[in-house]
Amino acid sequence: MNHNRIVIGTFLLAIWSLVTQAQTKPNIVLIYADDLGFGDVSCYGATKIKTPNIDRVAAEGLRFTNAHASSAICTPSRYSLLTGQYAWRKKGTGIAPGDAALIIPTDKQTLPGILQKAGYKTSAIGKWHLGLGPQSGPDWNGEIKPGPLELGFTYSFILPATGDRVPCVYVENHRIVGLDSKDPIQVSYTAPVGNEPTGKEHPELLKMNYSHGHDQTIVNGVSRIGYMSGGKTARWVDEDMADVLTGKTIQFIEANQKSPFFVYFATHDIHVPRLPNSRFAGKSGMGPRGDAILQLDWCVGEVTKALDRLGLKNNTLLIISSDNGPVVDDGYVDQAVEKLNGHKPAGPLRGGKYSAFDAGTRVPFLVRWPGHVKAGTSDALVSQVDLLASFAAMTGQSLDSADAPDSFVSTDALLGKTQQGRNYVIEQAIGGTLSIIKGNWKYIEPSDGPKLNKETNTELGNDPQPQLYDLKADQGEKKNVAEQNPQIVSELAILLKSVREK
Ligand code: NG6
Ligand code: CA
Repeated sequence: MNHNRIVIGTFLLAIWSLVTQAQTKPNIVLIYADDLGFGDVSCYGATKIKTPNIDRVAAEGLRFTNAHASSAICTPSRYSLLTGQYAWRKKGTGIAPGDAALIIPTDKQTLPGILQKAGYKTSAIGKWHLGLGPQSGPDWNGEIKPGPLELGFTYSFILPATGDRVPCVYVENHRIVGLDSKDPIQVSYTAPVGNEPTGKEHPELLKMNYSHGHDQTIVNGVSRIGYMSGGKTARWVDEDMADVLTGKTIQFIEANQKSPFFVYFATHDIHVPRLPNSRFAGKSGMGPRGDAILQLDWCVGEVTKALDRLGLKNNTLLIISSDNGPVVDDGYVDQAVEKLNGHKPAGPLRGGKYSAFDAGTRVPFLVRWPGHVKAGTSDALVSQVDLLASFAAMTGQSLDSADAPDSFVSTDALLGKTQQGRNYVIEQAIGGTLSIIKGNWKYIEPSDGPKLNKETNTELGNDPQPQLYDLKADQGEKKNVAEQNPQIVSELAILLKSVREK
């Protein structure tokens, strides 16, 4: 009898430890959209476009209204997300050319590295844009490393940079997919290579014209930033990209459903060039930008369906966010401006991608984990830079003091246990202008940078004078109240300085 009790007790204990393990080590799927604005999806107030799959995640999870990417452009946001360190602390973390060397040091703790240490299988699928290879640059025809695998990802299937930058090929782990060794690939960001036509010289060959930049090698009827030649069998087809990346994501989930897994699914949508699959082309009535939003929503739907089908929904922490705010004309003639039809990509916010105004970094941010995160809305101030320390805490991993210096444990806010978020958040605009939000206040440091990005028609938020906005009374940052509140300006400037000099 006693013996039986002990056996049953041990058995129950084992079950319990499995249960608690499952609770503290949920699978994590981070769907990181590109250039998706605060107002671009219907659960954040868009009325001209419907995003039912993203909305469902919002309805079943927590929708944050005050969540921030670290930067208003891609590379520094991703750098901060994966390292827990503000990108502005490190030189060379601006928009990376497609042949840049890997910009994340391989000897520092990373977000996937921490999860790998906790027993996760980790993958990076989609846009990379953080450089690849040694200082001399990537060896496109050989082994491309260091890269994601050297940073803690178990598996990677990536676009080396962006959809609008060469080389237009997928890299799986250390190799370009489908590369024929008899047709080696060459890449240059300084001078033409080979004799492939460029958009500048042969606009008649383009299926979508460029509006600014993007006039170099033509791939799949679209001219890109940078020159490439060769690698013909390896080139991607833009219209299939969402299918390919979503397919790889689901394959990874299926293959790793038994162990905890982490997927960093960095979609190409809704970045330029916007060439959605024919299933979505023309469907939004807003031109390719709107169609790309529908395609992004489809990607989310496919991933959530896969989680349902595999019985993983309740044991998966699903996060959806964006690397920076919205841009309408980002360099191609794709009717994005003409067909907006009253849609407001930034919702009530001012500025957009590139900007120090809030639309640059305040982005959609959804967290779903049934049974653990109560559905609703949270106004807590949160930052993507905190995901690293928060995931470390959640999975019982410790960080050295030199690791992830800017990442704070925000688990309670992220999981909706409190509406009390970060004490402050720092935002970085293109050109390096920093802003700080604390409570209702937002301070933008003085800057001599341009006020307007003329090409994209974005207000950049630069001003030689200090700017202070009361975000509660003036979410659209229309009225600079710095002169009326010198004390607050000085406090925020000092706080910003102290973080900068930390
Ligand atoms: C800019 C590109 C823009 C986009 C951006 C990076 C030009 C004129 N503009 O330099 O199209 O590629 O870089 O976007 O080339 S991001 O989302 O990856 O930061
Ligand atoms: Ca981006």
